[in-house]
Amino acid sequence: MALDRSNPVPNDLSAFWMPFTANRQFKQTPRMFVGADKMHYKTADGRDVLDGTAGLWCCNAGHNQPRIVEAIQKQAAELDYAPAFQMGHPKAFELANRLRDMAPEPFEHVFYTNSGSESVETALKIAIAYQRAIGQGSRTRLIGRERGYHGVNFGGISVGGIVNNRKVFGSLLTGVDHLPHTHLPENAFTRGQPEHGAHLAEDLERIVALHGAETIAACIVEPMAGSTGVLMPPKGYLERLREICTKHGILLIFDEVITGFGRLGSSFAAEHFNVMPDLITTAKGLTNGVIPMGAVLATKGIHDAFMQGPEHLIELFHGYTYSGNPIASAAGLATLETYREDGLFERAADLAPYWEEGLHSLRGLPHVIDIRNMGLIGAVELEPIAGEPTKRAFQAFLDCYEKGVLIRTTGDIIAMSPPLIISKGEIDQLYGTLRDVLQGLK
Ligand code: PXG
Repeated sequence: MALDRSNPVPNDLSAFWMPFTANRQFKQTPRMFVGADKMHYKTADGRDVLDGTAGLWCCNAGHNQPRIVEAIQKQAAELDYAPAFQMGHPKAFELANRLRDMAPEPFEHVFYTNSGSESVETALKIAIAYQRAIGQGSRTRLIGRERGYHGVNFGGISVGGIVNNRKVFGSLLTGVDHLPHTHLPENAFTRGQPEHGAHLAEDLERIVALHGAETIAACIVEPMAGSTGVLMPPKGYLERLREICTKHGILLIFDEVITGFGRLGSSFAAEHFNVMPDLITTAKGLTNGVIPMGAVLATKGIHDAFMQGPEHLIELFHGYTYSGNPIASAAGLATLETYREDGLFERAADLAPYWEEGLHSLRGLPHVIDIRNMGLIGAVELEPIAGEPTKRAFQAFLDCYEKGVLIRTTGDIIAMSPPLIISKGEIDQLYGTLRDVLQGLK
């Protein structure tokens, strides 16, 4: 049968089992993007939709950036794939150097992955293997946090704390414990970092006393928790976590899959909060979301601990077929160049006060029980419909989409994280639409 090119939407949607999607509902009323440019998506029915979420927190430089498009096209025609093990190609090394240059000082080495989930698994494995390499082989426990999101692989969901992502998947990793989350009602409607909650880091001392420091390899947290509904670190919290980890020889891992690459107006949250972890996980904004790629940044101390023994032997038995893939590396280089040349991190920092002001003007609208923001991230938490959690926020998502604006929801929390190229006019449009939608929401 000849394909109908006039209609870009396939008429059979059944084969694709969609991720994190209500498949049956979606396939009855599909929402399809068929194009994108800068701040907008184009829908299959020809409408422009303002991207209030940078795709899924990843297209920080906006869509179809000419530098990135060109770099990918050129690389595909020049060197499409090169083996990742025992062979190299120039761009993977170049990109690692650029990442080292933009990362805070202690981070001198880069291990490539293909996603945030893989970056998390990689960091957890490096942490445990590092402890062993320095003669601390009894340190195998991993500490995460309630409501944490660290991707969807087994390590990540074990240290993660989002119940729906864990509960049907069996016994997970052993030897994992969790800190309490930092979402306190007394911090409602805080702008930026909340006042209350630094004491919650002290729970790590309880966990150390319970298990013994000599059994704990690492503690992983999102410096700003995104997926769970945008939870800011209370003032002093990350500093205290760092102190306790250092005191007990526990590695601190920042999962910066969302906060990396300008989201808070700086290269990384570690820089933004001036708290240095031992490992940083990244993905998403590394390639502007265009080609899958992630990276773990490691300090010199961690890397060098592995560089022992005979030189002809592999130091770390870990890696992926696509680690440092040439096209992903080319996309990464062009993305970092775009961030730098266009000053996008500074732009995000400059826009943040305007973003904050507009967001908090939604206070007082029906059902709004909290508003939180930092950098170019904003969250509006709604009172759930009794007995039907998530329904109210999802309705807001559908209504915004109908009115030409893309937002994200998790539970009854609306999250917004636009490309860093957003203009003030587009911020007004985003909040104006959300205001209308919230006013009409049942
Ligand atoms: N760590 C963190 C902190 C993340 O936010 C991952 C790991 C996993 O990345 P991958 O590339 O494996 O998906 C993430 C991903 C949302 C949303 O709407 C957030 C993510 C992914 C999809 C949707 O909040 N974060």
